[in-house]
Amino acid sequence: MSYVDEVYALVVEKNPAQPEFHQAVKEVLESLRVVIEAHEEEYRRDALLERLVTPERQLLFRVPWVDDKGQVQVNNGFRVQFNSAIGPYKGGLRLHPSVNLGIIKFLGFEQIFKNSLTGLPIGGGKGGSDFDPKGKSDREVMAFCQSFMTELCKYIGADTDVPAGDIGTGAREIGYMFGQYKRIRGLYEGVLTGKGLSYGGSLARTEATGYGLLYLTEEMLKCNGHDIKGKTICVSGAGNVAIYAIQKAQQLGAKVVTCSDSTGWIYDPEGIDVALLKDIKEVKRARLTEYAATRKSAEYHEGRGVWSVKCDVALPCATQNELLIDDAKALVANGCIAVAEGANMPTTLDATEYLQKNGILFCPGKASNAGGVATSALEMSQNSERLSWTFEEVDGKLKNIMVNIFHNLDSAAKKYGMEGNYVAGANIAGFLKVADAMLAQGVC
Ligand code: NDP
Ligand code: 2IT
Repeated sequence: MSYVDEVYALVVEKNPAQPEFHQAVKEVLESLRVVIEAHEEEYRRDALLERLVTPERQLLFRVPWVDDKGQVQVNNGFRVQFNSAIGPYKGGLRLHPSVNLGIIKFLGFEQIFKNSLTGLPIGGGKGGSDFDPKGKSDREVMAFCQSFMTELCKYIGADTDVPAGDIGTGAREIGYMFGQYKRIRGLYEGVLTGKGLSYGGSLARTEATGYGLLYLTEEMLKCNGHDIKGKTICVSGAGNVAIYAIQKAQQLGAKVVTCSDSTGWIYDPEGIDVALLKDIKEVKRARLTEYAATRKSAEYHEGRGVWSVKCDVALPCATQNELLIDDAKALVANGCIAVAEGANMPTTLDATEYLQKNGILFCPGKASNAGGVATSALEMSQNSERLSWTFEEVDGKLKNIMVNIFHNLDSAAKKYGMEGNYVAGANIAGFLKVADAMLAQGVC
């Protein structure tokens, strides 16, 4: 058996019932096959792949908190510190009832390569809890966040591990966690990113993942002879990534006709009204039914269905495994030319393969959504120098980073004989830097 197949079999055996983690590892190892085979003896001796797929540290902890009725609730807390070869662990905290160790491990594993692709000195980590912020009062969210940080604060720090937002974790949650960290550790430091602007946050971090997704998509289209201007785009999700992806797409002259949440989706042929969407999702924390109730041009549909709408470009920005094989077939049949992932691993492996085989430009999330974590690293730099940069400065750096990422993965794919395969390009380019650092640092 080849080294790659052996290590994949080992991952499945040693990490039972973690299908998302298996999926993420499979995609990466498959793309690395040519690189690994060229260095098989050295990598085997150093157990490089076994080390790469094994987290350096996994923290699992109890999170007790009191709800508004005086009842004690208990959630599971997670932080997986996956790989620190190129910098302190960096990655978000997901708060969603579906969170389990396998999901956090898949996200942490993806983060290693994503963070490497940014070109900035950040290692890979991820955390979160099965706590559901939906329907909770601000006081309940604060009680949860304080309890979560009471335990987590023992293991993180500005030069050790720097968490941030992800699904269910936005500015409100980061604020409560930052306050608790400062209170217990007595340190005012950049231990979290995505902070509010009044206490060390960076301008453009809120917008960064969605804006970055569009900067990369624009470059990918341009390098393949297309102009984003005038394109029809379908977006899924209606959270942080989706909202700012829609906003930037519109600024670049495209028309976005869909968005979705976990209960249904909107088709708005006149183009999504971002101000209305922001008010519903960021201020009122309400459902998309409110969007259709307010806007005459919009249709609301229950369930899923965004990918059945005819578009030139598809941007999945909700969650993992939300673009399935039948969706890929519908996109191809409708003449879609490009898919770029805003979410982490939103496209299943068979759907990805189908899109690529049918000539669709496909950019994986670890490259196309890297603008969020890249801007988090810029927030860390600003915190270290105790200065804040202007919106234009941060946004300009973000755009450069995204354009560079696209060219790096494009070149890596060409160099290894897989021109146009941006999945392989991203995995190879991300891996090479981490592998080099791991080998240089000896057995650790
Ligand atoms: P938010 O919590 O702001 O929004 C998530 C959106 O996706 C909501 O519209 C939510 O609907 C929907 N959603 C979440 N889970 C499900 C589900 N199981 N089924 C259907 N819809 C779902 O999160 P973000 O926008 O921050 O994150 C979206 C994706 O982008 C995630 O994959 C995340 O890991 C990734 N990402 C985020 C970055 C960031 O900086 N925030 C950076 C890079 C990647 P509802 O409100 O109904 O739950
Ligand atoms: O998936 C991701 O890259 C994020 N949720 C952002 C991580 C970060 O540290 O900003």
